[in-house]
Amino acid sequence: MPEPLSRPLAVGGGVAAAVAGLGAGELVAAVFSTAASPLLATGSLLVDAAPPQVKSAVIALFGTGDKPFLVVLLTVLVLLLGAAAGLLQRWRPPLGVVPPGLAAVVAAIAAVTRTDASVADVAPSAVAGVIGAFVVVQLVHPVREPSLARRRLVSGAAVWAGAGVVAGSFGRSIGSRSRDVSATIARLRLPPVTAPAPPAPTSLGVTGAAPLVTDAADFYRIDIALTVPAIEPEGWSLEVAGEVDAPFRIGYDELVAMAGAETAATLVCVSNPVGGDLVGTAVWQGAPLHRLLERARPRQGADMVLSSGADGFSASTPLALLQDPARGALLAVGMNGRPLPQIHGFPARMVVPGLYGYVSATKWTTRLEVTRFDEQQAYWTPRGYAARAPVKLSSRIDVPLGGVDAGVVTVAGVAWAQPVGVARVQLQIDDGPWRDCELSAAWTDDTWRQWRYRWTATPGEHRLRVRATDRSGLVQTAAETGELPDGPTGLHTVRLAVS
Ligand SMILES: Nc1nc2c(c(=O)[nH]1)N[C@H]1C(S)=C(S)[C@@H](COP(=O)(O)O)O[C@H]1N2
Ligand SMILES: [Mo]
Repeated sequence: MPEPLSRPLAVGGGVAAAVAGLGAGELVAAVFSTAASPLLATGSLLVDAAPPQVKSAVIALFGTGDKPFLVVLLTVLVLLLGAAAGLLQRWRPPLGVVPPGLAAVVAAIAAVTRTDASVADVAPSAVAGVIGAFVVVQLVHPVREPSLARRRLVSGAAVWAGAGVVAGSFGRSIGSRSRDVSATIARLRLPPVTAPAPPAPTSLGVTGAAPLVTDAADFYRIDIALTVPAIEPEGWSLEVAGEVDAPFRIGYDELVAMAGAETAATLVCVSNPVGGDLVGTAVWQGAPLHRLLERARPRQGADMVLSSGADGFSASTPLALLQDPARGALLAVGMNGRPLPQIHGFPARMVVPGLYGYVSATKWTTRLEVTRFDEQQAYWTPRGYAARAPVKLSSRIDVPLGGVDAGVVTVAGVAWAQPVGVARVQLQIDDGPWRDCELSAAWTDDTWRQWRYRWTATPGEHRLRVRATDRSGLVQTAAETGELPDGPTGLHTVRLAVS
């Protein structure tokens, strides 16, 4: 009489089947279409479906490493499904095919509902599901000779799992090479700037405090793209359309020929908590957006531009603001004198001083649609964020953050109030008066200013708070609000032990 396989062996067989299926799926995706990878497509679906609170919590926990975290989480989930498949198959064959089948259907739906997906994008998920189901049926079945069966299953599982790991890693490595356009970026040259930004002023130069210009390598990264779009300039174009009299398409070379303008601006994420580091300043080079819009000739009644990125993101930006030459909004192709890095939006991204990134700073831009706020919504709007979101006046303490010795201590940081400009920064120690800080010379009203205060620290516990005042006289509020719906408020507060 054949008897059922032991439970641990069934679990082992199921997990091996999951690894084999996953690996096969990644390999097929690498050959055909990397965004159709069952893992990445499902991950993107989760990112799109996640409530904003979850998204912020994950960003807060893992910073910009939130993407690897998601991939690891999904992999673990697939292995658990494999274990379940093994047990189901042991209990009532062929029920073990159900978990791989269901997972494949979910992944296939995720893959074909991506932007720019084709029907062929179901292939990687289908292959993954078929292999997973096949292997679980192969490995998990009743046995006559338990000890022999055990050896057979262990070696069978090892072969399938090994093949899965090899296929998956190979797939991932060719996939990541095809997703990398850094060689192209390294070859490109930007045109000379015809309307330069004013030169940066002298930095206060406090060690540990943010520099006036953030290196591209240190610049924060936030986006919904699980796979960074890899766009070769020859294949790229931007469509300007919607409620316009003269819709047009522009290619990379033509855009670069218009990219003589520079805007020095501080970019902030709406998810940046008070005191957080999802903020940076760069000198952006690009084509003035008012020029591009002029050419399209927007119609009466339009009040919004919906910009879309190749990752499925979109942003709603007030049209009037983009048409105002004084605002300095750009379709940028350069960052700090170099072509845009891939993760910051190569080949072209929007930069609009004074607005949070999610309503203005579309990376990998493919389309500008002139429309109306009462007709269209951007990516984050139905997810709980405001359709319009000017940056809130804020300031941050960069140093010191840990304990210090008594004596003269330099307290320093940055403050921003784009597009109005920072007029004043004050520091409060414990419950003392607000004291004026020294500021770096004003650069542009769209860039942060460094501040510095020499504090004679006395031993004990102290509380430091910073606040900024903008050029209109607005004082940064102490009232604390969360990031939803349009950005947090409050004062950055640091507690210090002085010895
Ligand atoms: N295509 C695309 N553009 C995007 C996003 C995105 O998810 N996809 N996120 C926006 C958000 S929320 C912010 S804060 C900025 C961040 O730009 P950075 O990653 O270059 O710092 O990009 C914006 N542009
Ligand atoms: Mo953001």
